[in-house]
Amino acid sequence: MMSEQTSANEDPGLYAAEGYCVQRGLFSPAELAALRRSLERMIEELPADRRLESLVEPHIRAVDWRTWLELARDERLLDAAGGALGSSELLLLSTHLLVKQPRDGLALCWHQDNTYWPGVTGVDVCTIWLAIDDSDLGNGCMQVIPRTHSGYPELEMVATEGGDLLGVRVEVSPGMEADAVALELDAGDLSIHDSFVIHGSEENESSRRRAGLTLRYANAASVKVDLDKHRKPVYYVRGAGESLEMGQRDISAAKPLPEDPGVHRSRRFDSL
Ligand SMILES: O=C(O)CCC(=O)C(=O)O
Repeated sequence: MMSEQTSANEDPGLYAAEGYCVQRGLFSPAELAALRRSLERMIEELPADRRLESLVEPHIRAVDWRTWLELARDERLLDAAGGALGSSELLLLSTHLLVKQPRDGLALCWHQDNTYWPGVTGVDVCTIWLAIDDSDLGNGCMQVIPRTHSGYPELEMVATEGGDLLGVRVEVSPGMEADAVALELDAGDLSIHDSFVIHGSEENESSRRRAGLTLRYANAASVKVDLDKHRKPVYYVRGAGESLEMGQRDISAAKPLPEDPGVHRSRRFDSL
């Protein structure tokens, strides 16, 4: 994976054309410290040899799932996702803490996200990647190949040589790879990317941890989710309810969070 060091797009108005956008300085050091404490408590509970790149659905599975669910409906994140999708109604589909430990974090080969969500139909889905730690080329930050979402191509996946997180990748020509942009973020910055844009990241060869939280949001008006196939709660996080569907959990407009976190609470990270 290579990256010409073109600076990353920070203009939300170019999100649709470029397929991604960076926003800086949204969360304060105190907020980040609280998130890191929650993450570190999670890690302490896990077996020492458990890999940390797949801490999936902390808003459902973490002991303090409320922290992560509240974060997922933070107005700053909803503004970023709603702006990118051009949507006043948003669904939260999933979250994932992706922690690359120093000198150990795995690479994620070039991929598109849309192929990873059974039961989700529609193209208006984006991912917010919130930097919990500083993230740069040295510790394996995310890289995107701009504009590769154009026309929503569903690219074929092939097996990798192994040693990476996903085990599959899409074919990328040297010309495409030369266009890659590194999304170097300070803790508290975020990037947003389209569900079809090609992206990935290298191993963490540095002595610094690289933790990020992904949050997948969909336009509730145009994306349909089959709950049986999705197999976890879908949260309606913003809107006046026009597109709210049966079975979705409405936590928009500061409504109380549910008493229980959802079907997977009993399956803690260590069982995955
Ligand atoms: O965290 C990374 O390195 C990659 C994340 C990713 O692939 C995603 O958010 O879809």
